[in-house]
Amino acid sequence: MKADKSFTSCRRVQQQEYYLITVIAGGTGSVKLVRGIAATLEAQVADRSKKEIGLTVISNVADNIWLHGLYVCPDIDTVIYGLGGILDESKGWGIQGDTFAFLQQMAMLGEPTWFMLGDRDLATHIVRTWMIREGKSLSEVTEWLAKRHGVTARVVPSTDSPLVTRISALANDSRSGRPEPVSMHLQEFWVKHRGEPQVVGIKYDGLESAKDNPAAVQAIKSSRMVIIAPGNPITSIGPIVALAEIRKALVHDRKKVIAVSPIIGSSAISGPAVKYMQALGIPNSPTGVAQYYSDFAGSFAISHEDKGVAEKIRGFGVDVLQTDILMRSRQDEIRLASFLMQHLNR
Ligand code: FO1
Repeated sequence: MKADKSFTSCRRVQQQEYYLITVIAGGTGSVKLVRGIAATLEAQVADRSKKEIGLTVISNVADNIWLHGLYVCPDIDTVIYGLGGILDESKGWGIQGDTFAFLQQMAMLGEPTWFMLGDRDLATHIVRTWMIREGKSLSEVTEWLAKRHGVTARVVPSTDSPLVTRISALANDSRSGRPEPVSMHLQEFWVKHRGEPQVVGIKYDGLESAKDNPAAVQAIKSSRMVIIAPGNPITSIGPIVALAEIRKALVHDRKKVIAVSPIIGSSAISGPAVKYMQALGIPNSPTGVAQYYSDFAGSFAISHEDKGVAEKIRGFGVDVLQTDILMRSRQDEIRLASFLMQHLNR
């Protein structure tokens, strides 16, 4: 009886500080798996105490952009809207059923409208911006926003410091008429220029002075498992794992890190990953991503269709998991999440 009591209290102490799963996530390519893990945890971990934290999502910030005097954080918002059940599923970003009256008015005033901010989405950016102007950190604002959307997972920016992915792409120089490299914000390249110019370089501006979010580092250290979502390895996952303390924590606990391939065959599941990988000389294949992640991911989940490359990936010292990694429905999201979470108790 006595022994039972001490076991219970010890377990309770552990539970209070216990992070179960951390997901490293971008936006559109990551949110489905994040949602699947949240739903699976909700169903499985019935005995959670209030203080135990089931899921921490470390969110990319390097695609954040200042527009119209507002701070827009696409990947953070995609995760919050996804977990909050209001994400526009067809676009993979923004709020479902949103309208664009604000944008029409901006066009009438001659303002740039290449980045489609919806009317409801706009409220997020307005509130975030004035909270930041009042001195709140991005972490504090994100925590508050997640709560307002009824999100129980912790959404943690990878850093509160300025960090921006800049793309160097070829554009015709107005004087020489010859293509010259021009540096632009990721959103300018992807949205304004529709990802068309040839990419010649990619840089995470501010990386040297950026301070990793201690909450993100702590979440990785305390988690039983870290999942790298199938986001863009260069512009979504890359700017997170490039942060020194986050990378150190992942490398240290590499065995508990499982990455999901964002590539099947030679094609990205979504978005421009292939274009960026080619620009950096990384093979656009699951093998290329596995090698790129091999110092911090102990396991790599690939599609059944790619079973032919499993042996090559094992050659990098990475375990290979094979399953259906495409998520076309909520059931698929939960199926993939459950498959990965089976490895919690290895
Ligand atoms: N992507 C687009 O392709 N076009 C847009 O006009 C656009 C607007 C937008 C507004 C808010 C938001 O949170 C995301 C938005 N995105 C848009 C998505 C975004 O550009 C990228 O897909 C992510 O940054 C990459 O993760």
